Amino acid sequence: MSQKLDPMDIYDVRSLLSEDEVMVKDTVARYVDDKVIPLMQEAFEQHQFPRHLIHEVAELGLLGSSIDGYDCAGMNSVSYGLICQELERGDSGLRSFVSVQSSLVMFPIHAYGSEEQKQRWLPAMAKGEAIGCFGLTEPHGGSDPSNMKTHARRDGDDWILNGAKMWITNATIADAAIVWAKTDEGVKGFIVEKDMPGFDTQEIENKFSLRASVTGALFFNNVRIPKANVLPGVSSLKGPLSCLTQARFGITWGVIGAAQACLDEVLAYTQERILFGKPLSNTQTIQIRMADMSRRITTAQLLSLQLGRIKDQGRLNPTQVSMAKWNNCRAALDIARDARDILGGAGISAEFVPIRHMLNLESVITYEGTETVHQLVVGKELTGVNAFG
Ligand code: TGC
Ligand code: FAD
Repeated sequence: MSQKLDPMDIYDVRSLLSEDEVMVKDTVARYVDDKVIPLMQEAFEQHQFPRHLIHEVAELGLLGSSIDGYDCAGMNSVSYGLICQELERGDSGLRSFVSVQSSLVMFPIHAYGSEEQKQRWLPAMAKGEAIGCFGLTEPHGGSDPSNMKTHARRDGDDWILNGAKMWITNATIADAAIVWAKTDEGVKGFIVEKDMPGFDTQEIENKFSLRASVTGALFFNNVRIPKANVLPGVSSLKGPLSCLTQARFGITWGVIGAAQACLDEVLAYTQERILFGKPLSNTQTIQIRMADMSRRITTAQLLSLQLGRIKDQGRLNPTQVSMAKWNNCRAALDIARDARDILGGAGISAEFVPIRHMLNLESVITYEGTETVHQLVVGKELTGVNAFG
């Protein structure tokens, strides 16, 4: 007799996890069910990031979870992925917060920062007492960061920073921004603190996507940055791009959670919805559509798990992350859009999760490299030809 399958885990990926990984997944899943899902619909409607969650995710050790030492949890990459998956099952906004803090702010400080910078920022960021943001994208075009205009010049021991960054998660709530700028010595990372004269931020309002997340712009007008706030370990575009690899890895997992939430919703709804004398779930086309969601979720789960294992073995190639970011975001967005449709008119109501996930995923497929960027990264790997230009 074959056992009944878990509709959210048809290939029993759970059995491929270690005991520690299962514990991380279950702990975060419980937290999301109890504390996150109940408030996300309203947070989305109110266009508010629920800031009290920062303290809660910090308490659970979810900030900078892959870092060893500095009051961080030192978990492996698969655990980080599972954290992202469970958080995004709640809402992409909360996963975004954790991605940015962990992969885009704490990671570069840990990988490229001085010991003083690590001591100063990492424990505070792990506790959620200091919040970070990551400024790479500029108003004139985010896909091509090599064309950045933001620049810094030396002035004695200090640096003078000028320019602007756009579409920055956590912009107006951050205590410190990791800002990437061109210099005569290559692309450098600067830790810009919120009270530094000449540094300003502005929230981007009226978004239709990631409404439960803070997004904004950063402006630098002759900001004087002391040498102590320059990341000493990197002087090229490889610095910010290596941070993106970390965050994109988490996103490949995160979007699985959003897709699972959508499938879960339609599985329940279609059993209750009686049309033409029978439950909607009993019709062939609806079953095919839900089976297709399940197939795509299963594929995404296996892709991300293998990616995590490769990453934990230290042999990750960024192209592998691009393929999974492309595949999994596309799958999740298609699933959310189709789930919205299966709900009919109810699908446009905030009472049901698919439309919120669908709207969020429009950002997720765009940020951290658009779908086209990741397709072209894979194309370059296959052909050896850079087709971006
Ligand atoms: P290219 O010549 O290919 O590379 C320059 C140097 O960087 C290395 N490199 C990477 N290293 C680590 N990870 C990666 N993913 C890397 N990609 C490239 C590369 O080996 C090279 O090293 P070296 O030693 O030879 O100098 O650079 P390119 O200018 O041709 O750019 C290639 C391209 C288009 C793939 C890149 O520019 C790109 O990824 N564009 C997309 C930009 C993007 O994703 N921005 C995201 C901004 S942050 C964000 O969206 C946060 S949202 C977070 C949230 O809220 O969750
Ligand atoms: P563009 O680069 O102008 O691209 C426009 C279109 O052109 C896209 O469809 C793209 O795929 C396509 N395109 C680009 N190049 C090519 C080509 N060679 N061939 C064919 N088509 C091409 N950035 C940060 O630095 N930090 C953050 O914290 C951050 N948070 C974000 C949060 C949200 C909610 C959003 C929406 C964005 C965020 N971003 C952040 C910015 C994000 O990374 C960029 O939006 C993204 O990289 C795309 O850049 P762009 O918006 O300027 O689009």
